[in-house]
Amino acid sequence: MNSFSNYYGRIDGFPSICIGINMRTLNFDTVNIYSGNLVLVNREHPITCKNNNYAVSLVSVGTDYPDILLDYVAAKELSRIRNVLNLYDDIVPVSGFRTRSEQKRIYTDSLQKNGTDFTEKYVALPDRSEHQTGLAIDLAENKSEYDFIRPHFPDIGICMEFRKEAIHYGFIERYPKGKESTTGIAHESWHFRYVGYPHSEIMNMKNLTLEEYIRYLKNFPYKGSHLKFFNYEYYYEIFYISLSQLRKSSVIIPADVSCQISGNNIDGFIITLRKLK
Ligand code: DAL
Ligand code: ZN
Repeated sequence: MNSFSNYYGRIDGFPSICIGINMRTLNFDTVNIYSGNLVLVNREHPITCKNNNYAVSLVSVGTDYPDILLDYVAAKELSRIRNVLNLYDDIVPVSGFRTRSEQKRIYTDSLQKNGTDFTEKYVALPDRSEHQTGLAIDLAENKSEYDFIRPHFPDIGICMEFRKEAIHYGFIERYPKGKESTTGIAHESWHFRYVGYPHSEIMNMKNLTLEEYIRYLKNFPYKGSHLKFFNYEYYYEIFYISLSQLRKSSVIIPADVSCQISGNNIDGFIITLRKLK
C-alpha cells in the first residue's frame, strides 16, 4: 500500500507562497458560497439550491453501480482508492447522491419504521443532508445483506484500510465517534465525505470534524497568516475570506500556483493554493 503520511506536516518557517512578482486577481461569484468541496451542510446550515436540487456534476461511482452517483471529482478519487487497495467487491457503495425528494422519503420511511429517536440520530432532514451535495457516500463491507441506513463498515480489515487510505484522497469519516454533539449525528462508520486534499489530511491530523474545521479556518484570513501544509510533492496554503471582506477588497494570488475555491455554505470562501516543491 502506498503510504506517504510520514512526509506530511505543517511548516512554520516556510515562506509564504503568496510572495511573488507575477500576480493574478481571483474572481468570485457570491452565489458560489453555497457550493464546493468544503460546504458545511448540517441541521444549522441547510443546502441552498434552486429547483429543489443542488447543482452538481454527477457521474456513477462505477459501471457496476450505474444508479449510485457522486460528484465527478469525488467519484474519481474514490476509484483511485479502490485501485490502490485492489478493491474489487470487498467494499460496495450503498448510497451516494440523493435528491431532496429521495432524502425526504428516506426520512419519512425511517420515522415510520424506526421511530423518531433513531431517525434523528441517523437520517438528516431534507436539505440538511450532505448526500444532496453529491459529496457523500455510504459504503458497506460486502457480506451478504446490508442495512441501507446503517451499513456494516467495521474498524478492522479492508474497511479500516480504506478508512486510512481515504484520507490521502480527500475523504473523511464525517460522523466520528465522540463528536456526536458537534455533528448532530450519531457515529456513522460507513459515511464518507469528500472535502478534498489536503483538507482531509489536516482534519485527520488535528482530529477536527467539518464543523470544527470550518470554524478553525477562520483563524487564517486572507489578510493574515495562512494555514501552511506540505507533502512530498507540493506546498499548500489555505486561507479564508468572508463575504463582507470580499466586498471591500479583491484577492490577489501568485500567477504560478494552482488554486481551488470553495464556499463554506455560511459566510465566505476557502481558498487553497498549491505549488510544486
Ligand atoms: N445519514 C446522514 C446523516 C444523512 O442522512 O445525510
Ligand atoms: Zn450517508
